[in-house]
Amino acid sequence: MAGKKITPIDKWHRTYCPYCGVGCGLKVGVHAGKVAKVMGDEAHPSTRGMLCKKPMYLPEALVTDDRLLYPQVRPHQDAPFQRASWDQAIGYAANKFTQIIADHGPDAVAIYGSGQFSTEDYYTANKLLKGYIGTNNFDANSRLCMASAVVGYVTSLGSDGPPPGYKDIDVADCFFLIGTNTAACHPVVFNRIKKRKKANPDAVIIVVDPRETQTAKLADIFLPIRPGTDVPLLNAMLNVIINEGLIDWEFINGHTEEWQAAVQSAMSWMPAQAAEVCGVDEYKIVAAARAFAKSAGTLSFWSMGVNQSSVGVEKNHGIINLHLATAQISKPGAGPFSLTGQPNAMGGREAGGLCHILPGYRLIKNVDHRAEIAGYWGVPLENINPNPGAPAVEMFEKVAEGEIKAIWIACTNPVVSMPNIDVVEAALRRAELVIVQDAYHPTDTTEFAHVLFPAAQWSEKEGVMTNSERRITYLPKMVEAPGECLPDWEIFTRFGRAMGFEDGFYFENASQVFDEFSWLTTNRVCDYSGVNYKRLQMEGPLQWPVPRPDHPGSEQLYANKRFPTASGKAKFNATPHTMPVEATDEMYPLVLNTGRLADQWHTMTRTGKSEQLTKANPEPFVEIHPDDAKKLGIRDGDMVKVASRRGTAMAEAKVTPRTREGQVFMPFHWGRLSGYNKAANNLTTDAVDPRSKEPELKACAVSVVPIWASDWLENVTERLEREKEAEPTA
Ligand SMILES: Nc1nc2c(c(=O)[nH]1)N[C@H]1C(S)=C(S)[C@@H](COP(=O)(O)OP(=O)(O)OC[C@H]3O[C@@H](n4cnc5c(=O)[nH]c(N)nc54)[C@H](O)[C@@H]3O)O[C@H]1N2
Ligand SMILES: Nc1nc2c(c(=O)[nH]1)N[C@H]1C(S)=C(S)[C@@H](COP(=O)(O)OP(=O)(O)OC[C@H]3O[C@@H](n4cnc5c(=O)[nH]c(N)nc54)[C@H](O)[C@@H]3O)O[C@H]1N2
Ligand code: SF4
Ligand SMILES: [Mo]
Repeated sequence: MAGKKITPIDKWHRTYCPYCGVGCGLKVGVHAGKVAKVMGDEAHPSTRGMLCKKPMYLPEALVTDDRLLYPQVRPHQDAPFQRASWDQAIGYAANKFTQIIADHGPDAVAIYGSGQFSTEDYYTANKLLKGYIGTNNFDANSRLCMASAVVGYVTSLGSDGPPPGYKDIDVADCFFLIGTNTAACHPVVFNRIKKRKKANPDAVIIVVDPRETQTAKLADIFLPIRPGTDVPLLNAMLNVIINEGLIDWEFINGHTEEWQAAVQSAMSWMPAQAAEVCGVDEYKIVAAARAFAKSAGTLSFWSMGVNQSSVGVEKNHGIINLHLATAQISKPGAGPFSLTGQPNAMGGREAGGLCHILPGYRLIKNVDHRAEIAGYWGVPLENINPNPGAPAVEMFEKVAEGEIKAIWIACTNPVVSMPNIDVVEAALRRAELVIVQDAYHPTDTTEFAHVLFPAAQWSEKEGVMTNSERRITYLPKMVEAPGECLPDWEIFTRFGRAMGFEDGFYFENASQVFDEFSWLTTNRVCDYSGVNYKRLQMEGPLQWPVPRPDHPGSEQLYANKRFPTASGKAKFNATPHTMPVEATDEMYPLVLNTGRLADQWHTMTRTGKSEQLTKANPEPFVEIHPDDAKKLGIRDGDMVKVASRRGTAMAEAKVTPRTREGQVFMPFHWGRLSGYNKAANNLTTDAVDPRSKEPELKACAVSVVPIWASDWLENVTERLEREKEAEPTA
């Protein structure tokens, strides 16, 4: 028999996947001090042994030649890095921070963090900035991801936090998947939906996505709407539901308020009119509305096609309005379930990891909340700035304008992932101090650092993360970190001490950080107070709220139909429609949609190292509809130049009807380091939703030209210019 190599394993550990927000439980085998094998963990209550491909290739991504192993410092961005000790590097950076704060005030410094932080990493970074330094300039890449859902939940249900859990999938009869390519991005949730459909073939699956994705293939009703037209669609669905008497009066009267706001928005969108604007069949809108309202349990799932929009909050409101109007909430198999992107985007929200919030879903703007946190932390109330800090896009703009002078980037790679990369690069060039804390070097972002802090990553540090269904999992340290890498929370802690805040940064281990955090969630919606490391290690993962040490955790939020608003009732919101998409014109006639590939994770610092994961799509591509391709003289496989009002990119054309006429699609995984023109975010707009400040990464106006034609056009333009210059002036 052809011998398949069997990896010897010294020890197995139970842990959690460091990739998407499904949050699968993993079993990890360690051999000779290295992670050798990754499997699904049948004992994990969220996923029972299921997993997808990506984490299986973690072993080869963890031990590489480009691991950042030691702290390094350089005086300016063109100088070579010098290796430094931790004390030297932290001392240098903390002195700079202190100096900048003395000269320009605390708002001149900022931290940009990540949904891939552990809860302890998030908590310490927030405490440092918001409690001790006195600025709320802590924001995270979750701003590019979950911010619109956070606002949507708070303004309709009274608090952040998805009410349902995965168990609801097994009893739901209608799935409303809007703006989510679940098959590629949350594959284990998708498989569970597929299983439910198999068990109950009458279950209706509705998919709303301008692109015919892998997810759309499972749909009974597929609504390939024009980009950005979700709000008319959602309003028209409510219109049908009202006109056909499918609303639930008892629920509306007993448990909600401001119904008229939703009615007004819905009544201005007849299905025929929405069909016209969305570019889909009217009968399908009607069918979707009926299925949504009539099923015994409807679960909505959504992600970036909804959130990453300049009307992202309206879209969230539109979805939640439908649930409230039909009482598809507060019962098994029903509810509005926003899928979190990153493994701990949930925990980050609970730890206060955005510039307008504090731990335990508290708000910066609420003086009682500030006072509670200041009290817990033992700092004067005045320490906590009453104004929210700068959200991601604004943060980099402020750095570019010189208002923020020091920026510390940890566990995220913004020079690839932020919209309109030019602004980010200009910002980092202008900053007096750029600290980058990553597991790898070089990355697109470490290229701009003055100070490099080497981070221990998944498997090399312990901590806690919370998945999309509010389930809290303990991640053990399984192997020693290479070189001098430290856990992120420990770097923030040491930095706090170096700035003179020894009292607040007494932490000797991650467990102490977690205990401090969980204590101050007492009596909050996201109550973790019955959880500690020991309990998670003994009993396994738990779903918050867990208000007591003997509390078993909670499958559904608001099961008693009481919502955490002043009146105890959920709120309808008006959903006026404005066309979000940057206007197309003769120069830029197509709409660019960006997103993900099933086998790659974001900026590819880990998945990009695996041959297995990279072989399907080794290079970036642009999907374009056959009719558009024909008009533009583009054949399948041609190299094309994509240009927007901000920049250009180049990629291979994939001619396919999966992307509709008038639109093109590009994955955003590649950065300039892998080739200047490979970056989709050379093109994207930094327009944001006015309430959530989440950027519109899903739509901007572009042109697409074959490279031969673009060269030819440039040559012609150049020749005409030369001829003009040569013309004798009168
Ligand atoms: N394989 C893989 N999985 C991942 C990740 C990864 O990098 N790779 N990242 C994780 C993270 S952080 C996140 S946030 C999630 C993201 O998960 P998803 O949101 O599922 O992924 P995206 O590809 O960004 O976009 C989802 C869909 O939105 C559609 N869309 C675009 N514009 C519109 C619109 O106007 N309306 C509607 N209704 N839909 C629209 C796109 O066509 C796309 O199919 O994935 C997580 N999982
Ligand atoms: N055009 C376009 N752009 C997008 C999106 C889109 O759909 N379209 N989606 C947006 C969304 S939703 C997201 S979430 C972002 C994601 O974008 P990023 O957060 O920039 O992407 P990652 O590659 O996940 O970056 C994580 C970084 O942290 C490092 N790292 C890994 N583990 C650790 C650790 O334990 N500690 C530290 N300190 N570092 C570590 C990795 O090496 C990597 O450099 O992209 C956004 N950008
Ligand atoms: S579905 Fe998400 S959490 Fe589960 S194994 Fe795949 S990437 Fe990891
Ligand atoms: Mo995300």
